[in-house]
Amino acid sequence: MLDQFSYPATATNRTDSKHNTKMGSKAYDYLFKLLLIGDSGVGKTCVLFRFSDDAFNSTFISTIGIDFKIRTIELDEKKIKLQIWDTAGQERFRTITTAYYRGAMGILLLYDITNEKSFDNIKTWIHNIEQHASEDVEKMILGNKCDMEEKRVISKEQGEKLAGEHGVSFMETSAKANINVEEAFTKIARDIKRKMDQKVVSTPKESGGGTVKAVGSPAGDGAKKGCC
Ligand SMILES: Nc1nc2c(ncn2[C@@H]2O[C@H](COP(=O)(O)OP(=O)(O)OP(=O)(O)O)[C@@H](O)[C@H]2O)c(=O)[nH]1
Ligand SMILES: [Mg+2]
Repeated sequence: MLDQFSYPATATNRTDSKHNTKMGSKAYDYLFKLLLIGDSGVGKTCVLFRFSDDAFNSTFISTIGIDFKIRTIELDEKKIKLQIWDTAGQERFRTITTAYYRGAMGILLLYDITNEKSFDNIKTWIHNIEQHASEDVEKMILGNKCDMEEKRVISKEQGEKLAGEHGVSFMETSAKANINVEEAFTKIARDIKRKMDQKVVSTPKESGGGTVKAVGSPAGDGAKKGCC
């Protein structure tokens, strides 16, 4: 199968120029590939736009196929480059979007707290992940549009319960009011980093080693390939 995350070659040039360091110096320590999934209209693109550009657009322009943004954050004095893929929620794009699951290290599943169907469908999205993503992919459920309290049909407790049943973390977010967006991306990045740092291999002393190498630490060659 194609490494869906290894193209296009221009991926790193598009939105992260301000995050790059001087020529020649390392621009990042880790590259994490994230995916946003969920029904059409739940706010995936807006959540990503809030995170990448700190902006919000109230006009609904449904995503065609797949798109991505890049932002580099800092965690524990390490630069974490987040390559975030925004999928179309519409059914007609399902074949193309599921092809991107395999390379994802973290998947954010979104529903809309004012839309019961989008919440019910989280189970289907989780099933899709089980079928198409890596087994150890980090998952997080986000109940978006939490600024619309008057139109809420899914309580925060329902969201927490669903996430608990699937053993994944949970937050309510608002792309519009800028609630928990930064926190959600930071949390999933931290969880992926923790998991990656735990996969530490100690080179045996006999080989004259003693250095410790994080498996899959993607700032080197691994950055060009898919994860996990
Ligand atoms: N009130 C409110 N509206 C939001 C929020 N996030 C998104 N919206 C609105 O919801 C609509 C859909 O948002 P999108 O981000 O385009 O939805 P999407 O999930 O990317 O949809 P697809 O690309 O079709 O899968 C738009 O009109 C947004 O302005 C939010 O946090 N609060
Ligand atoms: Mg979209």
